[in-house]
Amino acid sequence: MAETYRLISSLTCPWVQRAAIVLRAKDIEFEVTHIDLQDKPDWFLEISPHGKVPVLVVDDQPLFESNAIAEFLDEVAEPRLHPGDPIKRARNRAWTDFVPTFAPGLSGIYYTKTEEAMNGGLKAAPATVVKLEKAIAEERGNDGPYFNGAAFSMVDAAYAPFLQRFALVE
Ligand SMILES: N[C@@H](CCC(=O)N[C@@H](CS)C(=O)NCC(=O)O)C(=O)O
Repeated sequence: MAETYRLISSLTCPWVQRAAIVLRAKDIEFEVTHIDLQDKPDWFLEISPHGKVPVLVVDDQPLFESNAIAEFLDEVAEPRLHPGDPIKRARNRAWTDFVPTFAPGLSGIYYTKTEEAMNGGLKAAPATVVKLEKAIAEERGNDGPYFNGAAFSMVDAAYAPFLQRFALVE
């Protein structure tokens, strides 16, 4: 197990929040370093191939891309957030793969500057949300509250930052 974890973040980034949620779910202590994405420091550009946050520096090893970071953490620290059953695990991974499609479907609602644009986003969103709702109904059956039922999972950590933004819209 590594000794230090440093999460490089911008002020509010849902992809960073995904990594932070997984770190917290595993009770791993970590520091956060905020950077200004409008003025990226040279040291950051050296460790972030796409110039994006999150980067998680594990001891002195930088990791990038929130999904790769989450998968790494799930391999090295308990409790495991992926289901033990390989079929269920593959389905869970398939639904975390859908997050980059799902996220822009919703940002048309909460990142708009006018009510008209927001209403346009609201019209487009159901097509994306309905797919996820169907998956949730199939995976968890009548149990809740999480994607797989009672156990919090990597799928929940991946979607939570995007769904949580609706609380801000309210
Ligand atoms: N696929 C990336 C997306 C990360 C991402 O888009 N981060 C944004 C902030 S929320 C970023 O760093 N943008 C800076 C840029 O594109 O220059 C991941 O999952 O980590």
